[in-house]
Amino acid sequence: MTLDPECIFCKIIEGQIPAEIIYRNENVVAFNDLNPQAPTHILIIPTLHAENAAAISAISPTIIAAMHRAADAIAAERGLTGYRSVFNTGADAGQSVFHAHLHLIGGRGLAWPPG
Ligand code: DGP
Repeated sequence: MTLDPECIFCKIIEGQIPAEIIYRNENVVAFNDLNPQAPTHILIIPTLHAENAAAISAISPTIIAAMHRAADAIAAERGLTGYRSVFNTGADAGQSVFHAHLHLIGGRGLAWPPG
């Protein structure tokens, strides 16, 4: 499946619902998280619909790599000296939107382990 008409992130890709787009290319779209947990909290999503990172990895390792490259480029552009990249996979891990997305989180000190 390319895009899912019921998926909110697919609607952001299509411009059907608004988002603060930071970056886009043929493989990824990056936009500010609606509920930021840090000064920088950006979601980087593939431009095709897959429910989680494992699924997108199976479809296209190229796209997973593109997501990480976009995260690193955005972090560098913002001068972040460190950042966290997170994929929540499954409801038990806190995934609430079932379109793969990488959380790019930074701009403050980040504790470990996460909650
Ligand atoms: P997760 O819990 O890992 O599935 O993260 C989903 C994130 O998506 C959560 O941090 C809030 C964000 N989010 C949900 N709906 C929207 C939306 O419509 N617009 C934006 N910009 N972010 C959203």
